[in-house]
Amino acid sequence: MVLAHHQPARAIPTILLTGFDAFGGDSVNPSWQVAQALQGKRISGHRVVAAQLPTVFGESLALLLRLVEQHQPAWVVCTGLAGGRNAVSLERIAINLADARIPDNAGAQPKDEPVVPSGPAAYFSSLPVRAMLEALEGEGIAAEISQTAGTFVCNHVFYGLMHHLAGQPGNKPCRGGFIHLPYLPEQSEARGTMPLQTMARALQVALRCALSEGLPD
Ligand code: PCA
Repeated sequence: MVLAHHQPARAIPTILLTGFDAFGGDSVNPSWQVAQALQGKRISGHRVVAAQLPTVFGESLALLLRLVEQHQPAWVVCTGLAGGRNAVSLERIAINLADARIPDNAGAQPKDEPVVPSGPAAYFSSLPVRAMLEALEGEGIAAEISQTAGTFVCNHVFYGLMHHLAGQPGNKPCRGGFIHLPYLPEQSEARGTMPLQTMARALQVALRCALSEGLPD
């Protein structure tokens, strides 16, 4: 019997979607729950591969870069929790700074350190953040463009990703960036939380929008 594998899995371009494990005393991290909810989904002819990164300086970025090497994704979208923000935050700028207010999950608390010694001060996201914002607003989902992903592990991963992509001009085109998510309703009494289903829908809307813009030439 001949099995009908018309297309090898490799032919389907991949979106690498990451979330983080819980940190800072929380027991869950919505970013990982959302990434898991989208694992294996097809979005505009692309397949989502979800992965969890540890909330640990160094290790998180090393794992992300290994995943990029392994999956050769066309898109890399990293997500994390920004507790207290009340909208899906499309991060515009990654800065070359690690300055932690709390220890990471391995106890490290860098202060005033560069993410990449002698790297440039900042990188812009290569996701179409304005178009994504408009797409989210069009769906009635609370969203914003954010000018800083902070100086903790999320910014560290975001900067490291953009630095990596900037150093790969000859390779297959790949765009990437970072999206911060609010608390789940069960995590906070405060206003401005968002249900998991809404966050998952937000990611799908944002990804569909990005894919319609395409990759750079
Ligand atoms: N949020 C943290 C790190 C992990 C996460 O989900 C941050 O904003 O840096």
